[in-house]
Amino acid sequence: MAPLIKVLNGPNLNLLGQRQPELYGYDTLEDVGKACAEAAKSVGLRSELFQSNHEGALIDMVHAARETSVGIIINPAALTHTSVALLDALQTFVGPVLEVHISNIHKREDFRHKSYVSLRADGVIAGFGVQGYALAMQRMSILLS
Ligand code: CA2
Repeated sequence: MAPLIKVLNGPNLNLLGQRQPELYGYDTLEDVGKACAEAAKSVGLRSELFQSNHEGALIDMVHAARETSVGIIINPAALTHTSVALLDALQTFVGPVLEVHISNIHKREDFRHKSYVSLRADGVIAGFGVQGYALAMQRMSILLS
């Protein structure tokens, strides 16, 4: 079986495509999952999408990924800017971690300019819309080769 990439998504991203399309576009999280699966397949990987509105659930999933996955793509959503606990969990993961933001966080409020997750991430994509996930998958294959 192809090596697994966990695609983790933080709070409120379950609403993707249903609210604030001017910021996050019209694609749903299900669309993101399909795009990731296609992008993963094209580079000999497979992906599993996970979303939670709960910090602890995301941390548990990072811990699980230590046993099951060769890489993590994560859009931590608002936890990006607040969660030392999620950063600490990601620090325990051996393998590439890529951070994705649908919007350009640097063009938005000051509090969104700081990312705790970036202290661990091997790369960051922001402002490419949901296309950022597929781009991250391509980069993941290079980092794993
Ligand atoms: O741009 C991104 O991907 C963000 O991670 C999205 C987070 C935000 O807190 C970050 O600063 C940047 C917000 C996710 C909320 O997702 C929604 C999607 C549709 C409707 C409402 C919220």
